[in-house]
Amino acid sequence: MGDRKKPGFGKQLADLHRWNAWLVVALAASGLLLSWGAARGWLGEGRAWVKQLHIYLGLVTAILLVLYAPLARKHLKQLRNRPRQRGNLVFVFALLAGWLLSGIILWQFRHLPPRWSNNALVVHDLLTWGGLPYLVYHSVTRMRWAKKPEKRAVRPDAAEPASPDGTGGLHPAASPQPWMSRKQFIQWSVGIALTAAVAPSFFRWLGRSFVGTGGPGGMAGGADPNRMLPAPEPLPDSVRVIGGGAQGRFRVYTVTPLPTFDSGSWTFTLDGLVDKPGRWNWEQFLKLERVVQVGDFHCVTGWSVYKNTWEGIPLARLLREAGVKPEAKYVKFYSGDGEYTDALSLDQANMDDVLVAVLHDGKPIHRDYGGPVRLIVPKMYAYKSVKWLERIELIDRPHTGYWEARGYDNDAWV
Ligand SMILES: Nc1nc2c(c(=O)[nH]1)N[C@H]1C(S)=C(S)[C@@H](COP(=O)(O)O)O[C@H]1N2
Ligand SMILES: [Mo]
Repeated sequence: MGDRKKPGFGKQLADLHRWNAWLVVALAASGLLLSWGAARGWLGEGRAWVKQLHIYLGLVTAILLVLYAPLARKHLKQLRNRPRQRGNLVFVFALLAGWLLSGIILWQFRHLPPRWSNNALVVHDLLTWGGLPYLVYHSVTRMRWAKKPEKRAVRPDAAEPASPDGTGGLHPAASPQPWMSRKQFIQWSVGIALTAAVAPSFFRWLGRSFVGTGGPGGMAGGADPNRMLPAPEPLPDSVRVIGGGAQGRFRVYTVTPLPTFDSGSWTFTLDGLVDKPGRWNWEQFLKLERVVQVGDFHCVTGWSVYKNTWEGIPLARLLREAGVKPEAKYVKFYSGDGEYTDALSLDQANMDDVLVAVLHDGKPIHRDYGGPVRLIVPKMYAYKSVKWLERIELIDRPHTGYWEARGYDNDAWV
């Protein structure tokens, strides 16, 4: 008797389907917003919120999957004579499970080795490239207008009343079987339109992620818009890329339009609480002695680039030569984009692998990746590695960096 309150099997499935559909829409919107480079700047603090929302919504899919699990057997049985619907079901299920698992790894990346989150991000992206267009196709081709007119709910005022045999409709009864049904036509058009819309960017992503179109070095990008002359002469170790060349790919991040620099106007400044403030033009800056080191680069959003050969000036040496005053407690870094800053404590800044980098894998750092000069802090997440570094200031109180002010953890240790 208690059974009577339970909704029927069909209703349960329909409810789950509806909830799942809305959830995926919200996840797609928030996920695309997070991965959209141009939104990094104007999203600002909102980014941390969108990320939290995306994670929570993602976890709700786990609940739906758990609720669906006991219904799955019966549902599959019901579809035993409909292989396409069965295929759809299995595909969507695998998709959700894949998104969920890779998402959990990305969410908990701090407790896992960087290789995990790196692979999880590729999986998460790949599922999105394949899954999202499929789901759009799935929903568009099943919408009401895509159904045969006679299968739509009959409305009393319909101009073209349902007429399964064609005799009651406006079309002549004798019309021959068209070479393509209405349904097929819609499916093909939607499929082709989606493929055409998605394929170009998908192949670009594929190239960057797996083929490494950027050559050794992992940095893709055409001619460098920066005009820095003369080009820095790489040291022998840099040319040999002692790590064998970078593995992985950098995602180009910026919070402003990409700036460009010219050796005619570019300067590098070290000032604040030091005995000997300094300012170098490009030619003078290139005369500073450089070292070569190999290191991994980890972004807090889950991707890494391994075995980068960086050539540059150790920050510790610059600080020593400038004579840091006893009052100085922190080192603040300014980007030439006019917006981005970050800071390290004096102890952190004096770690021997913190580098003011000028070359990557034996080549000048491309503008897109922070050239002509960027900071490299290998032991910390890359939001500390300020791109287009132009000024270093010694200060006596903490400074909250760009992303730290927008929700990133002040503790950036990898
Ligand atoms: N000026 C500036 N520096 C920056 C950023 C930025 O947006 N602007 N992004 C940071 C973050 S979060 C990362 S992961 C790396 C990305 O470096 P890339 O764009 O060379 O891949 O740069 C860091 N330094
Ligand atoms: Mo990052």
